[in-house]
Amino acid sequence: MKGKFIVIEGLEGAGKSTAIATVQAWLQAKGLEVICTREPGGTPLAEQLRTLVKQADLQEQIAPETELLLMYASRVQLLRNVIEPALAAGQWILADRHDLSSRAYQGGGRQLADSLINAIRQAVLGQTRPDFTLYLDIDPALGLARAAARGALDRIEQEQLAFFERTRAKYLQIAATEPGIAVIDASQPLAQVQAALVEALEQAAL
Ligand code: T5A
Repeated sequence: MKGKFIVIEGLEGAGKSTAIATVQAWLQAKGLEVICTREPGGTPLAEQLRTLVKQADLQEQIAPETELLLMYASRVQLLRNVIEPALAAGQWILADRHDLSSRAYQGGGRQLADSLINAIRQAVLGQTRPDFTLYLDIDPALGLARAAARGALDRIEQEQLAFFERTRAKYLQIAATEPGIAVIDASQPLAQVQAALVEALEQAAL
């Protein structure tokens, strides 16, 4: 039997790392074998691309289209080498970000055309799609304050607030119009966020 593909999404500081631990514990309590991934990253080459796109002191501007292609280059490596074989072997994938991040950050934040992003998605992603996505929704100012409290900001985290507001708006627009995406209020205290995650998973009847 094929495994299932669960994705955690959200702006910086939304609490994705914390949510991964909650969801992983929920899945393991059901006796499921879970593989955790992150994007960009998750294979040796994809991790190098991650370092590149997050690097704050690059000597040149990264064009929005280049950024988009680097995200998809990383994603395809992870899909072909980790996600697809694991799902085929019946393992479950718990992903820290996936395709929705590109649609929100590069489509919303960078304002690249949906037609460009959809053409790339169609060309390179193949048939694999998440079975369920948990989107942790947070006011960008609060999320960035949490991220800043943790340490130095990377290249994308140094963007203006308006960039993250556009990214959030895109996340919310997609979550409101496409099936399989639960919106979790990530501004709540941690215990309430964790309870909301578990409730959404139970309701999803995976
Ligand atoms: N990107 C990525 C794109 O532009 N396009 C793409 O296609 C993809 C895949 C990746 C960057 O790349 C961009 C998006 C990103 O800018 P990343 O490290 O994966 O970078 O993502 P970040 O969002 O930067 O990861 P963070 O670690 O900042 O966010 P998390 O994981 O959401 O936050 P977390 O769990 O570490 O929590 C942050 C802090 O808040 C506290 C935690 O204890 C922690 O200190 N916290 C709470 N505090 C109070 N109440 C709660 N409910 C809390 N939950 C967490």
